[in-house]
Amino acid sequence: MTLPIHARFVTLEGGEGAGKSTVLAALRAAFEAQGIAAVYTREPGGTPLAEQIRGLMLDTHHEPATAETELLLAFAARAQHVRTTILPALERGAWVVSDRFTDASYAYQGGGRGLDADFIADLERRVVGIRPALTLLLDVPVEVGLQRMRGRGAADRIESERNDFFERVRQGYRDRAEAEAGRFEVIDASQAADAVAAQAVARLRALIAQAGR
Ligand code: Z5A
Repeated sequence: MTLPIHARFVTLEGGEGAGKSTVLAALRAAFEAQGIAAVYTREPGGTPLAEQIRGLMLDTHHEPATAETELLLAFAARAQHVRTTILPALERGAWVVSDRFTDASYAYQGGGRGLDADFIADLERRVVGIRPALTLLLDVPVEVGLQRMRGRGAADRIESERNDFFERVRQGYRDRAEAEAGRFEVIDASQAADAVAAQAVARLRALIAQAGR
């Protein structure tokens, strides 16, 4: 499926404890060092309504969402996020960096929960309609990522899943990266944090050089 690619749209993906927050800070510093305006956002979330939907998705206190509900909540949040945050920013010439985007639905609800990838692709086409120019995938063995997350406080509903769920999520991401090798930069996130960040920033700089500031 070919969807329009936005040259200034970058996404960050990875499993539990991959180190997205750390890399995000390095990307922000790289943009700021070049004086480039960028919007930093996240999924699920990125708008007040989408943040409320995030709360529903990750809530551990009420009735658990079914896989289909989880998927549709992710896309409901994304529909709002794309139209009210991402597209307006891109249209005014800003760069956009999103901590997770549609690939997360393929990995978590497709790979992890076993939902049909064609169904997800249909939602992507109808509800989202855009893809990033660059997706940085922080790939880390499940056990290493989970070890990093231990001791970080109460787990949300998805964080409370079992290891085999996270193995399927990881594989889901790797399959996406293999199928769209031109868009993905897969980074070995078991390296030291500064090495991971340096690789991410180098790839971002190459994209900036290609897309123009
Ligand atoms: N979700 C979904 O199911 N479907 C969808 O469509 C979407 C999302 C969009 C929330 O995402 C949940 O939503 C997520 C997927 C689901 N499920 N879960 N679980 P999130 O991105 O907000 O939550 P998260 O995945 O739990 O991200 P996080 O907590 O922000 O983790 P992180 O950013 O990857 O990790 P970090 O905070 O940067 O690092 C974790 C720790 O590791 C921290 O102590 C660091 O200091 C340490 N760290 C980081 N890098 C390193 C290295 N390289 N070495 C050693 N230690 C490190």
